[in-house]
Amino acid sequence: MRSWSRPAVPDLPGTGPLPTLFDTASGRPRVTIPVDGRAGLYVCGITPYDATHLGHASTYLAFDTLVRLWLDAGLDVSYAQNTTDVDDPLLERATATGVDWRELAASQTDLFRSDMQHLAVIPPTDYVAVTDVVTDVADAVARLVESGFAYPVDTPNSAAGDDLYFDVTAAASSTTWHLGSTSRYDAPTMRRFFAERGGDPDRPGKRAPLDPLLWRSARAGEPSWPTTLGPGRPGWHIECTVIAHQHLATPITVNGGGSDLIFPHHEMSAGHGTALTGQPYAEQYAHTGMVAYQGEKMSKSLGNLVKVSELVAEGRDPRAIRLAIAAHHYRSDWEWFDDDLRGAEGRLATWSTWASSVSAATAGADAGFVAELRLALSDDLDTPAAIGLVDALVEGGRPAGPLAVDAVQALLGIELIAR
Ligand code: 5CA
Ligand code: ZN
Repeated sequence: MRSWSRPAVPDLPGTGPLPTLFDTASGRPRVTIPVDGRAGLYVCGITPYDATHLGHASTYLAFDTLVRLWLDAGLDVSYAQNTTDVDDPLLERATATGVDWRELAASQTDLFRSDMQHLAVIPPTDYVAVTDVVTDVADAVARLVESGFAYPVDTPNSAAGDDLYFDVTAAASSTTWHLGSTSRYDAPTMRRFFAERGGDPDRPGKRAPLDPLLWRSARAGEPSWPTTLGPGRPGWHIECTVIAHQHLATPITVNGGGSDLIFPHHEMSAGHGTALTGQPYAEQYAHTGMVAYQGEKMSKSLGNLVKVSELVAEGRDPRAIRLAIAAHHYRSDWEWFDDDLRGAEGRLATWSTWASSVSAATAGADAGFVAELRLALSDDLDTPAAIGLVDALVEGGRPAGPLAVDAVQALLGIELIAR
């Protein structure tokens, strides 16, 4: 599927250090050294039933910083992202608003592309719609059935056969994966999140309450596709596993998303992946904190959204939006206040005035500044520290040249001088 245009990323002299990144599965920061200089990133994409809000933006900006650091470290980066363009919440919203679900998904995916472009996010190398891989998902589920990792659950309200579920107990007894290997959550926490985040612990006929859905057989009035399993559509976790396997080497270097995806989504995607390949799913799991607004997690289902597209339509500078988000560490949960943008606009104006006054003639301390910026960001993507370094350079009257301006653009994604 089409993604969006790549922003200009200036080449900096030399290479930066490989970043450390906090790994959810081991509970500590780690440097992953990719084999042969190739890094593979999978980040869960949007469910396109409403526009990109600042929570989404914050998550994709965090992984954009990782991509920028990997590129600066000289790695060959492959980046895959999905869009969940068929799923229960999308279908429910389409029905509630009287819009065709395909149109809703297409229009909101378009808006997402333009938001990402405004924010200067480097596009994924492969941007994949779930509706384009349904037969591949069905084939993967068929393999899981054959190898004893999937089983049918009686589905009387479908004329198209039974739904299929993943057997977490079978996977845990014959692979390296087990419940908790990604999330490290205890049993009550898993149970709670499973029920809150799309799972169905009480469905009769399942072998274990936390077995997740792999395949939903066709229901009257719901979209379905003809496949080897009969007509139906994918469960949620397997879609990401299949797309990641299609576009990235196994194990993926980093599997990422917001912290609301740790369980069950990433735990189960990893379980499916390990059951399919016999190998660990990812080297490392990275999760971003949740952005709140008006005291609660910003979420499409609650409706407490600040949308990137609306801010841009009001004439706010997308670079200031990026800077306002980058002032928070990606792993912390934080709340957006409307004043945040005014503060970031002030900072952007100061930085821009400085950048336009910087000339080759005053170049001097650039190399040291670039090294400091690289070092700050390579410490678990510490964008607040990096912003502090730019502030100090701008305010300190230290000699600086075009290289410092390039470094801000290459590593922080903020273009200070129009080229
Ligand atoms: N399509 C699935 C993933 S396969 C999905 O979770 N879509 S989403 O539209 O709900 O979220 C897209 C991404 O934004 C996910 O990585 C999610 O973790 C992240 N996200 C959602 N809400 C917030 C928030 N308030 N703060 C930070 N990140 C968020
Ligand atoms: Zn996903």
